[in-house]
Amino acid sequence: MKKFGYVAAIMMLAVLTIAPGAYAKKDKGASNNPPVPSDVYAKYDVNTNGVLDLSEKDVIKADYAKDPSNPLLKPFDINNDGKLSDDEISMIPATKTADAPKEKKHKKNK
Ligand SMILES: [Ca+2]
Ligand SMILES: [Ca+2]
Repeated sequence: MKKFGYVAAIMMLAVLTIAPGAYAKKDKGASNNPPVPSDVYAKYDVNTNGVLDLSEKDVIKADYAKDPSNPLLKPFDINNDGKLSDDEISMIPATKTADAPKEKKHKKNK
C-alpha cells in the first residue's frame, strides 16, 4: 500500500499544479479559447490579421461575382443582387464564437 500512497502524492501534486490554470480558465472564460475565424475569414483573410484588407475584399468580390451561388458568400449578399458590396462584406463576422458548440472537431488533450 506504500505504492498507492506514492501515486496519490504524485496525483495531489499534479492537481495542485493544474489547479491555478483551472481557476484562470474560470475567470477569463472564453478568452481561453483562441477565436476561431469564420469560414469566410479562414478562406479569405490570407494574412490572418483578422481584417479583410482591400485586396482580400477584392478577391471575395471577384469570387462571388464568378459564382453567385457560392454557399460561403451567398448569405452575405443581403440585397441579393449577385454582388457583394463593401457594406455587405463588412457584415461578415471575423470569428465564429457565436456557434462555439460546434467544437467537436477540436480534439482535446487527455
Ligand atoms: Ca487580412
Ligand atoms: Ca449585394
